[in-house]
Amino acid sequence: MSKTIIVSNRLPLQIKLENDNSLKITPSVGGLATGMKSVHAEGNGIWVGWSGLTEEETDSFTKKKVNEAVKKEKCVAVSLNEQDVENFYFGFSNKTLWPLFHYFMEYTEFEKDQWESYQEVNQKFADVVLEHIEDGDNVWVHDYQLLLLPKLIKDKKPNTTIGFFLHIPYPSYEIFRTFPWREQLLEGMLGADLLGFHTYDYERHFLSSVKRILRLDVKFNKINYHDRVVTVDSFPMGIDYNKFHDAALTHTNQNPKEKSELQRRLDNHIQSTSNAKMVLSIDRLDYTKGIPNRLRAFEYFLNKYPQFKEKVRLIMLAVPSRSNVPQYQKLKRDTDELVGRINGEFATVSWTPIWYFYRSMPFENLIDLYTSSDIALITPVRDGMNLVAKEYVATRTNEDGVLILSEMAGASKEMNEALLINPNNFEEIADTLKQAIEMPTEEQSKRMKILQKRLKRYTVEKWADEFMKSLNATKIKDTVMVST
Ligand code: GDG
Repeated sequence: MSKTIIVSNRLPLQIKLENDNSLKITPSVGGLATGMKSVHAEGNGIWVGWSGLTEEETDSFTKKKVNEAVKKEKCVAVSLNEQDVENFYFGFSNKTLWPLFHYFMEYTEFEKDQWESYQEVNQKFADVVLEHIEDGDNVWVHDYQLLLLPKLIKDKKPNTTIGFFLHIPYPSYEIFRTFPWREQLLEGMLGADLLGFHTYDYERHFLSSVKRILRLDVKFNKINYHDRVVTVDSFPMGIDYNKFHDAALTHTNQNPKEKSELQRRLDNHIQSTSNAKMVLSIDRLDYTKGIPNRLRAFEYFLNKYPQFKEKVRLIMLAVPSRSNVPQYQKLKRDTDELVGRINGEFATVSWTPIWYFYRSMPFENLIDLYTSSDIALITPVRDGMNLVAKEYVATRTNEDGVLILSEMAGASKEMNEALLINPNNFEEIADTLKQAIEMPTEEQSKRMKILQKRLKRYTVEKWADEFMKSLNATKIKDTVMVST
C-alpha cells in the first residue's frame, strides 16, 4: 500500500534533552501539525524532519533514544550538525531566502559557502526520504528550507508523486532574478508534480520566473518540463477554526476562580479605564511583520487624535525568533526603544499606552488576549498568509471586534471584510484605527459573520485535503501533455 511522506525542516515534535539526559517529547500543536494530522495518520505515513538537536548535543546512545522515541510518533529524524544549522538554517534559509522572498533585498546575503551548505543539507533530507520511499508513494515537502528537495527525490525515484507547498510569499520576477543560483532553485522546485502557494499572486510570480528564467512552456497553470507536466496552484491555508472558537466559548463561560493571572490583569484594565479599547497585535519578532511601522503609526494616532489618550491601549505580544541573526537583534533594540519612547512620552499615572510582552505565551493566554481585545492590528510589510488574523476572527464568539489587516499579508486576499491598510501609510493606519474604535457594533457583526463563515468552511484540514486531492489528480493527468 502506498503511503505519504511529509517532509519539513522541523519535526512536529518538541524534543528537549533534560539535565539528567532524559528526553522530553511533546507533539507540536501548531497549525501545520494540525492540518497534516489526517495525512500523517493515514496508513504507513511518516514525517521526516530535523529533531532540533544537533549531532554535537547527542551522543550515540541519546541519538538512538531520539530515533526510537520519534519512531513511536511515526517520525524519522534527519541528523544535522552545528555547522549545518549555522549555514543552512540561520545562514542560507534565514539570511538569503527569507529576506529575498519577503522583498528585503537590503538584508539578503549571497554567500557561496551557505549555498553549498543548503545543497548539502537538502541532500541529507533526500537521503533520509529515499531510505523510506517505495514506488507509488506520495511525498509532500514543506517550505523554503527545502526548495531543492523535490528534484533530489524525483531524479532517484521518478515514480513517486511529489507535492511542494511554500508557506512564505513567492516574490516577483524582478526580485527573484537577482538570485545568483536562480536556475538551480527553480529546477529543484520543478522536481515536484504539484507546487502550491498561499495566493494566486505568488503562483503568478512563480510562473513568470519559470517562463523568463528557464524559458519553459507554460499554459495556464501547467508547465511542460522534460517529459512531465508540473501543476501550479494556490491553496490558502486555513486554521483549526473549532479549536479557537471552542476555546473562546469555554473562556467566556469561565468561572472567575479559573481565570489566568493575565486575564485578571486584562479585566482590571477594562474596569479601571472605564472600558478603554484594547488593540492587539501578535507576531514573531520579525522584520517582515511591520512592528516598528505599527508603533510609529500608533504614536502618530495618539498625536493626531489626542481625544483617545487614556481611552486606547495597544497590547503587543512579540515572540522571540531567530535571535542570533543580526537583523533580528537590531529589530529587538529598535522595538524596545520605540515602545520606551512612546510610553515615556504619553503615559499618565493611570495609563500606559503600550503593554509589550517579549515572550511566547501558552495557548490559554493567547485566547485571553484574543477574546479581550476590541481590535486586532496586524500590519506586516510582507507575509505569506498570517494565521493570527484568522485566529482573532475565530475567537470572536459574540461576532464583535474589528480586524485591521495589512494588504501585504496573503490573508488579505480572503478577508475583504477586514479594514485593509497599506502598512507603510501611517496616516491611513491612524485613521483606520479611529474608524475601528468608532465602528458601530452592527457593522462589526456584519463583517465578522462573513469572515467567520468563510474561515469555518476552509479550515486547515480542508486545506490539506484539497492539496492531497490535487496531488493525487496529477497522477491521472500525467499523460495529458500540454501542446508545445
Ligand atoms: C509562516 C508564514 C504563514 C504566536 N505567538 C504565540 C503563538 N503563536 C502562533 C499563532 C499562529 C502562529 O504562531 C503564527 O503564524 P503566522 O501565520 O502568523 O506567522 P509565521 O510564524 O511567520 O508563519 C506565515 C504561516 O507560516 C503558515 O503557512 O501564515 O505567513 O510567515 O498560529 O497563534 N502560539 C502560542 N504562543 C505564542 O506566544 N502558543
